[in-house]
Amino acid sequence: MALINEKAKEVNAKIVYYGPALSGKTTNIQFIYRKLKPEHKGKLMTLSTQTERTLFFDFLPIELGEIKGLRIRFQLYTVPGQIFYSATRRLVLKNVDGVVFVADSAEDKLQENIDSLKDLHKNLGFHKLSLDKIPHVFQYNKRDLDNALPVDVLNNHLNQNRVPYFEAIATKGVGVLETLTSITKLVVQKLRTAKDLEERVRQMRREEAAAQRNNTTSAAKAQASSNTRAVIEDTGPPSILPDGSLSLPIIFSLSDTGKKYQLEITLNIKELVDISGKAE
Ligand SMILES: Nc1nc2c(ncn2[C@@H]2O[C@H](COP(=O)(O)OP(=O)(O)OP(=O)(O)O)[C@@H](O)[C@H]2O)c(=O)[nH]1
Ligand SMILES: [Mg+2]
Repeated sequence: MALINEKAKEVNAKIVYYGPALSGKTTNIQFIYRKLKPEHKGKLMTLSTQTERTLFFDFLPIELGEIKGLRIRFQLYTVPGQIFYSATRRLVLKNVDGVVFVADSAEDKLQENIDSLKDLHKNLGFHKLSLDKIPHVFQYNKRDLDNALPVDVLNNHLNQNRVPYFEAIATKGVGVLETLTSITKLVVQKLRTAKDLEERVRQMRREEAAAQRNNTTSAAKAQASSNTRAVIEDTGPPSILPDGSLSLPIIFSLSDTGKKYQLEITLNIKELVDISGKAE
């Protein structure tokens, strides 16, 4: 799910390039990185083996467009296609807003494409997401190969919902930006719907409130470490916890700001001495 930063006036949307091993996902991102103007792109991060196979993921933040006064920052990710990196692929799909499925057009790669698409469905399911509800497009890459399958065949096997598809030769940049433009448009269209944006704004406010609570605690800590005095204002009613310890809420204020904080202390009781009958 896209995240909105109201203060910075930006929306963050995540687009994942998925597909079988060596289909050209990293090549797509590298081309986009080379083509975008510096003001539209961040740093390209790649984590690969010595033979340039993606090990974890590639990541490229880009800025394109605006909705409702908010700048949109797209975060492009690729997954590692090799079968044994399934856990990483699942992780990368968390909070995904759009998917580009990069298929290898080579005839002998058809089954790998089909398996990778199944793997995508399964991994989305893990996050309780469904491809039907997520903007997605297909890219039939490596159209320069002699044994490239006809696009109709690829569509019949992979593109059940007949979403937009693009023929590409990623190594030459053919079809790369068209694919990117299409998926970003679809994601923006979805984000534009008021319900989606409202939910995102609400989520952001919840996160901000949580962050503020954290800040308050760390502010209290920071203050306490200086020469500020803490004055105990009140104590709440003590309660005995199931393990026999005593819990005591203490309300204190800081001498310089006057701000009040509540602190819960738990005391382990070794021995209870009955003093009720003792003379003064
Ligand atoms: N002939 C041809 N080769 C391509 C094309 N696109 C990418 N390649 C080559 O395919 C190989 C794999 O490309 P990558 O972009 O690393 O593939 P990937 O999908 O990121 O692979 P993993 O990270 O292992 O999943 C490289 O040698 C690329 O140069 C294309 O359109 N045509
Ligand atoms: Mg790669």
